Amino acid sequence: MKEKDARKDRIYADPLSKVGGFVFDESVAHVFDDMIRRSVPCYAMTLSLMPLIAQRYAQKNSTIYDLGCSLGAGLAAIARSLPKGTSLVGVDNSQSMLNRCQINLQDAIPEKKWSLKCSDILDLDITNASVVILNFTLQFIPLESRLPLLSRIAKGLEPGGVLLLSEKIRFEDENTQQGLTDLHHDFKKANGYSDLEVSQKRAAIENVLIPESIQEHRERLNQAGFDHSEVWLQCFNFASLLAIKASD
Ligand code: GEK
Repeated sequence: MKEKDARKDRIYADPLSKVGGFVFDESVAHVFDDMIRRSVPCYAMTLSLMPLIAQRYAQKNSTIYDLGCSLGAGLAAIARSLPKGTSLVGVDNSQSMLNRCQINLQDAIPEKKWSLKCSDILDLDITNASVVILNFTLQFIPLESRLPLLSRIAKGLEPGGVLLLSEKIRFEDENTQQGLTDLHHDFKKANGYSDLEVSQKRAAIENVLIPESIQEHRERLNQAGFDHSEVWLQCFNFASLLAIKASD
């Protein structure tokens, strides 16, 4: 089998007698790049625009965190737009993801100072940060742990530092929610997923990925200690927000 075919996501292609809850195991890590690109409408654009934001907000000699870094795409995307003396830290609790992330970053940014940590991001110390990335990760964190996590991020950021938060979102209005969910499924089918794959994946993530509205995110960011937050990208039911801790 060609390398590209071997890395194609077919996890839900065959009917399963029981669809278990989604986990970031070896089989997912193996096809993850293909899975996320064919499933998240704005994924590539998010990565391509993040360097511009990082360039503006990253501070000399600070630490840049990517929480839930998966295969390292976020760190690889922004690394070259960072000022001197920055160190990059990727954190994920899936060792399968980090094994591949290690290889990817060795290839992509050999000249940079980076390290990886296998840890629950809820247990992580965040200090001297100027940019923190949560790219489609907060959605997997239990609801009650989201505010404590964001508060620790806000505390660990230097004045003027930012959080880049991307999430699947939901809409209060039922028709809007249904319409944008349908469009998201159309996007997945246009990228080659079958109806069966879409419905089995949906069942797998139902109690694992909990989306919230943009308003809920913005209110929580404010409560956590961020001074401003703004949506900078939205595609169907996915959005990226920039949350800023004001300079002193
Ligand atoms: C990207 N940011 O390519 N602690 C640490 N890691 C976690 C936790 C946790 N509590 N919960 C989930 N993860 C990436 C994409 S994927 C998004 C991020 C998706 C990790 C999990 O192992 C996985 O690697 C990542 O968060 C979420 O830009 O699959 O939709």
